[in-house]
Formats: sequence, C-alpha cells, structure tokens
Amino acid sequence: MHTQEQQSASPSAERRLSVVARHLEPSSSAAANHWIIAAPTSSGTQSVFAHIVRAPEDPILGVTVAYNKDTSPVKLNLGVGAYRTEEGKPLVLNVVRKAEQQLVNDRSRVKEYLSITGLADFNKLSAKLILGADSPAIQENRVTTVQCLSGTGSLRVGAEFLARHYHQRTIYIPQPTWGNHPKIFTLAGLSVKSYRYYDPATRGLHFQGLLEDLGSAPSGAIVLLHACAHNPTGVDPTLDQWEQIRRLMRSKGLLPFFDSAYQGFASGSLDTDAQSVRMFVADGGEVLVAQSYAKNMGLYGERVGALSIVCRNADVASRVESQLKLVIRPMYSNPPIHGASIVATILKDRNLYHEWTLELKAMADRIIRMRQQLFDALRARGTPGDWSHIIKQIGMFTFTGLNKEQVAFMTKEYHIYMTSDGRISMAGLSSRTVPHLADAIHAAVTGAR
Ligand code: KET
Repeated sequence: MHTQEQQSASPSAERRLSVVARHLEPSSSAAANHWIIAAPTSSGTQSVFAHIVRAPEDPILGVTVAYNKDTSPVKLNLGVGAYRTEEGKPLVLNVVRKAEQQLVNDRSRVKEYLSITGLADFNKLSAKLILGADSPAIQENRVTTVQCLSGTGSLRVGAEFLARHYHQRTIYIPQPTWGNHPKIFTLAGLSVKSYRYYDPATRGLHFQGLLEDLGSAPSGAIVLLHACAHNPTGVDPTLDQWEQIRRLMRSKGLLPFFDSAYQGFASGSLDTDAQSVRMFVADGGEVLVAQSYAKNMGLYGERVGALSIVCRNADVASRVESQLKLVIRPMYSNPPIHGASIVATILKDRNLYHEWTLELKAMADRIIRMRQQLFDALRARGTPGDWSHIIKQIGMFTFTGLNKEQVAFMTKEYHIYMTSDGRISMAGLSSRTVPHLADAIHAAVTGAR
C-alpha cells in the first residue's frame, strides 16, 4: 500500500526527471550542459568519474574564489553581497556577540536536535518581524513558519512545497533577478518564466512591462517578488506601484512569493522595508515569504532563515505545516540550532532588539555614504555618463551599467572583482577604496587603457 507521502512525492519525482531530461537536451543552456553524463567506464584502473566535465564557478560566489587567488595588495572584492567595515573587514554585530555570550554562559542549554520545523520562538519572532507585531494574520493563527537554511533554503523549501501541492507550477521571476532564483525553482520542479522588471534605458523600473507580463500570466501562477532592495538592480517599486501590482495580482489569483533577504538594508528601517509584504498580507490573501538573517544580522555562515506561509485560515495553515515537515525531513531532517538561538535571543529582548536596529541602521547608512562618495568621485573625474543611478538605487548593490568587457578590464588592470553583469556590492566599499574604484570605472568608460 502507498503511504500518502509516496503518492504525493511521485509526481514531483517525475517532474524532476523531466526537468533533468530537459537539461540534457542539446538545445539547453550552456550551464546545464555541465551535467552531461557520458557512459560510465568499467575499466579497472580508470575512475568511474573520469567522464565528468568541470563545471564553471558560480557567477557570484566564484568571484570570491578568483579574488582569493589574486595576490595584489590593492585587490578589492565587490562581488558577493557581504558587508564590510570602513577597514574592509567582515563585521560581527555587537548584539550578536552579546547574544552568543549569553548562550554560552547558559549551562542549561543543550545540543539536542531541533524539531523538523526548527526553534519555535525563532519562528514566531521571525513572522512578527516580517509581518508586523500586530499582524491580524498572526493573531488569527493562519501563518505557519518554519526555520530553514537561510534565504536560499527557505526559497527551496517553499518551492518544493508548491511543486508538490499547488495547482499551478509556473513561477514568474523578475528580469533580471538574483542568479540563484531560476536554479532553485527549476530544481524544485517548477517551471520558470520571467516578467519585465528593469529598463536599462531609464535605469529604472519597467513598470508598464511588469504590469503587461503579469497581466498575461496564467491565472494562479506564482510570482517571485523581492520584498525590498531588488538584487541586482537596486530598483524597487514605489508604494503606489506596489499597490497596483497587488491589485493586479489579486484580481488574477497570482500567488505572491516574497524573497526578503535585505529587510532593514534598503531604508535602514525594518518596518519600512517590510511594507510590500504587509500590503499583500493585509488584504487577507495568501502569501509566501522567505526571510534571511544573513545580511541584516550579519549571520551569513550561520545559515539562518525562515519560510512563512500565510494562509486563509488556521486549519489550512496547520495542514500546510504538516506537509512542510514532509518536505524538510528527507532533505536535511531539521535545521541547525545555534544561529536561530542567536536571532531569537536578540528578537525577544527589548534592549538587544533596539541595539540591533541601531547597528543595522549604521550599516545601511554606511552603504548610502559609499554611494554618495562614489558618485562624487566620478563627477570629480569628469567620467562621461549620468551616474545618478548610483545614489538613486537602493540596498547593497549598484547596477552600474558597465558591460562584461569593462568589468573584465577592471578586474585585469585594477584587481577589482565584481559580477560580470556590472553589479557592485556597495557594502564592500570604504572611503579608502572609493578612489581606486572611481579610477577603474573612469578608465573602463573612457577606454584609457
Ligand atoms: N535572495 C536574494 C535576493 C539574495 O540576494 C540572496 C543572497 C539570497 C536570497 C540568499 O542568501 P542566503 O545567504 O541564503 O540567506 N545574495 C548574495 C549572496 C549569494 O549569492 O549567495 C549575493 O547576491 O551576493
């Protein structure tokens, strides 16, 4: 006899196979071809893996790999979105140190397994953080939150759940978006399509294109939305535009899946940066949201995040949670305890929470200062072009408009590392390194080689 899980898992397994089969077709993208499997060898001395083709480095994390190999003293890593101090060093927040100290001092703490859904306090506090302390959805018990492996893991668990249980398996992602999105959703068994988001001509939102593309999406389709500080463009809809997006999506029954990786980093305020999500929750409709504490608490390597699914009522929410457990258990069983304990310690203590908001604001403000300094430095050099987008864009990144060749030139001649789409992490800059970057951009743009 089949258990319920087997019955629900098999169509998704089939979908996964067909996804892999699609990747194996000769017409599929270059990246997918690195999986191609040749006939395994059976000869005695040769490795059974001898046929394996070397895969390229990840487009974002691979930038750090290349940077680490560079021996130049002036090298600068503006690839990955990771905060650095004015001294160019990684930052562990003071509140995080304090919370960790409390945890270490508490001898009653043990290292038992968490439940499949993670630390209960952490889940409650995470839902409050993104949805608001007074959220009716939370009071009505219609939100289920599960602790996952940072933002990436939360997106993946949400996507696996949707692929198994949601009737419409197409997800629309913005063009462009974070490079990992299409891979996460495809491998979870969803079919990925894109909607227009960024207009290179105006370096702003392609709002008309966005409305047209979502307007012609099939009813019920899933839509991935960046809650704030859109990566890589740094361009967010205004509140008025969000309201129009919400109305359109609700009228077509499109399901919002928010990726909230930068709450607090866009404006410096946790509440302001959650407004887009809260608008969608306030109308009573259903919403998924993946949260990451990598950036806003600087807990990158702790892998701490949460997936919340806001449902119509408490009964649905509890059944959804029971199925999320079936997604998580065979994937990684249950999440790690340390990072979530740090977050819960900070979120439940008034003083620590307040201190966190100040440290977060200081990080956001430093990034904004870097924008101004870089803009001023380019103006001082008379670098051709309008660079005002550097100060207009929001969040960790500037989408410079530099092309692949210009990026390659800056890496080769100036040892500046960034993603090939021209994105620079403003969080990696400091007053000391701004002139070097401005020189490099100036040379790349003017062809002074
Ligand atoms: N969503 C977005 C939009 C995002 O930029 C990242 C990370 C994540 C989710 C996942 O982060 P996590 O560490 O799983 O919580 N972005 C940076 C790092 C990376 O690519 O992994 C980046 O774009 O540089």
